[in-house]
Amino acid sequence: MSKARYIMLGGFLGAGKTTTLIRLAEKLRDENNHKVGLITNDQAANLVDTNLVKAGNFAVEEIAGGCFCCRFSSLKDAADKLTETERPDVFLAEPVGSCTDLVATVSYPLRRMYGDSFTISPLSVLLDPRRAARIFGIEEGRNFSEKVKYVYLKQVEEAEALVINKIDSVPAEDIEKLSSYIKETYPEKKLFLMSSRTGEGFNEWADYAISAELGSQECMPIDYDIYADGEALLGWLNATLDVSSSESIDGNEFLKSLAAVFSKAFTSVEKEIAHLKMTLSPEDGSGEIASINQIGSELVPELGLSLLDPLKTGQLVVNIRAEADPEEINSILENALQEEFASVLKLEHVEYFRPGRPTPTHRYAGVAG
Ligand SMILES: Nc1nc2c(ncn2[C@@H]2O[C@H](COP(=O)(O)OP(=O)(O)O)[C@@H](O)[C@H]2O)c(=O)[nH]1
Ligand SMILES: [Mg+2]
Repeated sequence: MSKARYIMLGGFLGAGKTTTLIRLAEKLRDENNHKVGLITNDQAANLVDTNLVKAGNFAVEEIAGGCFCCRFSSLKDAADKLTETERPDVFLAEPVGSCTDLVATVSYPLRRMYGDSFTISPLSVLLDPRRAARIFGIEEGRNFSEKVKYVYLKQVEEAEALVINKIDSVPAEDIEKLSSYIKETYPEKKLFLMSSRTGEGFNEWADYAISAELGSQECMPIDYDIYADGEALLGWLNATLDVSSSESIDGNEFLKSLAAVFSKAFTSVEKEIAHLKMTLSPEDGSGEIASINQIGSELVPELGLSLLDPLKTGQLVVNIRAEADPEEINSILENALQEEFASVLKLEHVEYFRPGRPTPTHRYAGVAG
């Protein structure tokens, strides 16, 4: 039997990993007749990402309760489970957006232990151009604190390929500035420019990701104390809510107004949203879903998938990652529920926390075979 390919796509929260992997899955299925299995990952269950992948009709396994690197065996279990049902020949894995050191803790151990079953692709790391420009100091604007930036820069450092995504979303001269900076600062890395929304430049990266093989460099040095502190500065909240209204409501507008309330609340306490994402699934059995995303507190929330029909009942899933106390994030949610959406939303389940210290199951620090 030929080996399955394992492609892991890194990148900070909101860089476009899920969007890109869904586009890649579609391409592999429709153009190359591949069977694709996706693996999503988060610190808690009920992922917006999983809902999005399911909406695209792809087989998906969710690893919740810790990242790939810290729950390495669950990654293999997820791949085995997908193999039992779908027999994918390509696995697409999305790690947690605040994780780094993935080559040493995931790619190399996978190759070392399961190299007979998988061909491992090099780690590509996606960049949101606006976020990257702020982190690199090319552009002014609200930013993260130094330790969160440390995690971001480590993600960049360990990549074999850097991918500036969302080139449709900023002026061409800003992309030019950013790519010149990257070429100068990281001359040894492959650089791709693309939009996984419009498809511009996508095939160049996709061809690389599905054909290149993981290299064998010395792993980057990393200070786990700073990494742990940086990750812990990001507060996380996952919530599931019942939507119920006596009148029909426009689900798309509803998501927009809810996101606007969150955005205003974070801006007023001067806290940076890393990624706010929500899905709304009507209970009408249509299987449709609406989604909204916000990257950065000051930017405008963007509707991704949208609903054609109004709804009366449904389920709302909210995932917020922001540089703020988890309790503060929760009170922003509670205020929104009490003040503006009390008649429509009922909280079913909420979890809010800081990611714990990363303690990888395996770490191959040297040159790996
Ligand atoms: N304009 C634009 N937006 C994009 C592109 N790729 C992703 N996005 C948007 O960026 C947001 C975050 O994307 P997502 O895939 O959830 O990021 P993840 O957190 O890295 O998985 C969503 O609103 C996407 O629609 C792109 O190429 N162009
Ligand atoms: Mg995602």
